[in-house]
Amino acid sequence: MLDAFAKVVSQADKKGEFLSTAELDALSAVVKEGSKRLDTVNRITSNASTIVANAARALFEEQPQLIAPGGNAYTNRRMAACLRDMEIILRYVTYATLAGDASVLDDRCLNGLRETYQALGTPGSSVAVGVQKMKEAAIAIANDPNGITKGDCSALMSEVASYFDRAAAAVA
Ligand code: PEB
Repeated sequence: MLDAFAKVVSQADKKGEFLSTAELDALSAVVKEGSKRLDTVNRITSNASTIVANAARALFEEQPQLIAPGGNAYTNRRMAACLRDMEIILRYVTYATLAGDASVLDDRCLNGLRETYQALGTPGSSVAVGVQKMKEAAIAIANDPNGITKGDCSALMSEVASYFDRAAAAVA
């Protein structure tokens, strides 16, 4: 589990080299833009249950077979497991966003997840659709210009989007 700083250090150390100017510049930007990152994590975290519930609703509207008798989210037990899974994935996306690095998401959440869903008979492609819906909702909330200092958050938003895409690709 690495963050943006530990990642660069570990890569440089593997080569036995000092940090390059480009690496230092990139990390300098991470520091300079740090408040945007913390605000993003804070906004997604404090809206997590709304993001999960709305994404799940939209998923079931698009794929009603999931909640029909015999479906993968039919019965309260499976519905609860499904909402819980989406919440776990969202939580790891917030960790990766804070760290500025995907390794915590990869190591603690996505590693083996596809195989888990295959073994359970849970359609990974449907989970991926749910994750994409969380992405849209999370970015809309994080990127809302109201009630916050205004600035360019486009790079950070594409970084956040990349963590959701990574999760979706890992299970699809
Ligand atoms: C992954 N999900 C489920 C299980 C596990 C995970 C390990 C089996 C054990 C259990 O039921 O609790 N756990 C989860 C995760 C981590 C972890 C991400 C990461 C650290 O530890 N059903 C649907 C939707 C989808 C869904 C497509 C979007 O119809 C999910 C939600 N996951 C789902 C369901 C189950 C499950 C388990 C329904 C229960 C499966 C079953 O018992 O049939």
